[in-house]
Amino acid sequence: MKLLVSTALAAALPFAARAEVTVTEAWARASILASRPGAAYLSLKSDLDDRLIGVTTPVAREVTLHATETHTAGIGRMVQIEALDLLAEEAVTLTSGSMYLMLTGLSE
Ligand SMILES: [Cu+2]
Repeated sequence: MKLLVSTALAAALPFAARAEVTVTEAWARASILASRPGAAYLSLKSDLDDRLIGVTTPVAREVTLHATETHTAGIGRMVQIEALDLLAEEAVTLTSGSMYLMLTGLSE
């Protein structure tokens, strides 16, 4: 499944796969400059087991899924996630401090 995040990050379509995925609570942190990456957060729920393998949006050249790992020293580090498993009817929420969509090459 590939996810298309709209300009407002409010709707996601089309899903080529058979699964129906609902996106809620989508929001993006304002970026200071368009040259800096932005971060977007949302909640995903699929009606069938599925796997998120990519995200696109008209407002950024590239979207990657990142997770924040916090080490014992309290230092956060981000790691890229290639795919995110979605279990049927189980919401996965990308929230500040856990996972987020990193938007690179912002056009707006
Ligand atoms: Cu990141």
